[in-house]
Amino acid sequence: MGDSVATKILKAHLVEGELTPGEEIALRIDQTLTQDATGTLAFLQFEAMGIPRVKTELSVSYVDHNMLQSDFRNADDHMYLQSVAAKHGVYFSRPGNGICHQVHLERFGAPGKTLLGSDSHTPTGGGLGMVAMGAGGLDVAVAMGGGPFYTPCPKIVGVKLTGCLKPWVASKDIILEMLKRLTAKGGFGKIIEYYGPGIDCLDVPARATVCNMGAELGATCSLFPSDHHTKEFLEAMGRGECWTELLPDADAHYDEHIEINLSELVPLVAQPHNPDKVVPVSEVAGLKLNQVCVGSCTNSSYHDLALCALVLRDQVVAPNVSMTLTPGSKNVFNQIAADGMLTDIIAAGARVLESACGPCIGMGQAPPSQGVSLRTFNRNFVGRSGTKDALVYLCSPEVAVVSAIRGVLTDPREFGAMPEVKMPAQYIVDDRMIIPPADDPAGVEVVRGPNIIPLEPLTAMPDRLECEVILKTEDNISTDHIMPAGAKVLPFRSNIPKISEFVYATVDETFHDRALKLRETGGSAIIGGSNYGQGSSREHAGLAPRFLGTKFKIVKDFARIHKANLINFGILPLLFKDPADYDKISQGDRLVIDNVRAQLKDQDEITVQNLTQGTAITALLQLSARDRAILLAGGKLNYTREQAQG
Ligand code: MIC
Ligand code: SF4
Repeated sequence: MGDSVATKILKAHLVEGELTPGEEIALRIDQTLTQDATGTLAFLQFEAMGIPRVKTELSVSYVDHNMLQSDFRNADDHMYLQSVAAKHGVYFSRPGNGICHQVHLERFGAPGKTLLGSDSHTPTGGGLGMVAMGAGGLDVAVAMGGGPFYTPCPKIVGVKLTGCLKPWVASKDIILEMLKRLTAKGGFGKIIEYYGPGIDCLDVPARATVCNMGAELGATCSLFPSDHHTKEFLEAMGRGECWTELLPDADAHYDEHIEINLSELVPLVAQPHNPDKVVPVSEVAGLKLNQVCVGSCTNSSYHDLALCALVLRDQVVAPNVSMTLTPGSKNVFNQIAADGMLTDIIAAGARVLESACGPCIGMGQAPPSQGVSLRTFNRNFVGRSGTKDALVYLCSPEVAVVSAIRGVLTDPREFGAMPEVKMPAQYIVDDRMIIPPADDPAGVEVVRGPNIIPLEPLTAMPDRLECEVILKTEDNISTDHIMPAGAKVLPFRSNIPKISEFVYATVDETFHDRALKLRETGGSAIIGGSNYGQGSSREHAGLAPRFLGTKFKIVKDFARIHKANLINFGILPLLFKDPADYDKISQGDRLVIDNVRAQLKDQDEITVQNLTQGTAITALLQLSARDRAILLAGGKLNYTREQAQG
């Protein structure tokens, strides 16, 4: 049996373990990326490791999330990131240069490489044939220091694409179709690899859209082969020398198989409040809209914006709609300005935003009360837009732009002939907003504003845990529920005591105060359902609850990155052995786990007594030997320190 592209890359980067699905492997990481919302913590942790210069082939620090500077905090963090990057051998992409994933694809990604990013949409790089994975900031800090990335070995799913997309059907519809078929946890423990004749109708930005939103499947990453499209894209970016061909063997082995006939796809939309609630646009057409947003790391390439410009030409956005458009990078912005597209966009009344995450992470442009917002983004969790009762729908730029003109959700196939976007043979490339690391690191002083609060040391795992269930949640809890983002909260990403005030705030406003009280009496436990911790890679969703005294969580199943983050910060991630036991625990129950340390060393099951109900349940410890050692030490920083001291 031959190898898939993913297997070839994994084999070339394997430093520990065997490629057996589910077993822990360690991978050498060639490139890392960080962004400002996760990067401050990642760099504070990198500094704590005492390594003078990054040991990767390439590390880039982006500023794209915390762009609203309503006080000194975000601006201070940007200065910290710029100076710490210069000192430690990291490239710095300045605010205004664009969204990390779009810029990385354009300027740094290369076929066959591994990329680890402190952002869950790092898999966007799979559009170039990379194994590009999201992780918590601490894992990325370790990779910057030259350490491998430990993760359960994924299965490889082969998705064979046949046929070709019809007019007005977009690559976004491929990934929405995948979400419809597999659901938001369908990608757990899997790499999704696309192949087959259908990939030939997809250029690199279209492939990147598909890989980007593989994060919403919970997949470890997604990728395409590196072929003539990859070569053309890299050449058009002036980086032809980075291209290598990377194809699956003719008899490549895939652990699972899926087939999608692109000719049969129709325009799709994900309904509130999860990216997998996908239906054909025609089923919900006519829905009155208040807002339409084009952009985010999923759909902000030149093609996406140029298509919108061509559709908007001589039109005006419907009076009931506020439309925003975000170019994913400064280079895309330049390009649409140079070829006149920007004029059409402005003339149509669309609100052009700076190249950044913006409304996708609630940094402005919150919809009105109970407003309906149609977005080309990747997430529509409750409250993420900044308006708790808003209804957010996710779609392609094709659906978005036509709907913006009509004022109601519209199947674009009704709109007439689709304009053809002429892709530039050579993109405008200007890297002056990317600052290379300093030649004289000793001469660089790291700037630290008052918002940067040093991390408190964490204590080792105790031998007995007695905690009250502070919260019992449903399925599909996202890290946006656990640790909200948005303009009000994001400025505190480098201040754990302050940001912890917002933990679970959109679910239960009393969480923070109750947690602080419980912290004095043994701490708290959280009960969750399936797909717990989906979404963002933000490690604050592990660290801030830990700061508030959360000691363990028992859920039906965890999303990969969140589970890793809990381990990194010493919160015990437990699984119900029998999912029906979920019903046997209520909020307010007192739970006890005895002999935690001994059991955590090598047992696969652990008994949790419920003092309130007078019952006991069995929970599973699905952990590698390394995970166990990290938890016993009270988190990864303690563990790394202990290892270093021998
Ligand atoms: C997101 O889309 O939720 C974010 C904001 O990009 C996060 C990172 C963060 O919370 O800073 C992600 O996807 O990992
Ligand atoms: Fe930024 Fe949104 Fe992409 Fe996250 S999903 S990186 S917030 S654009």
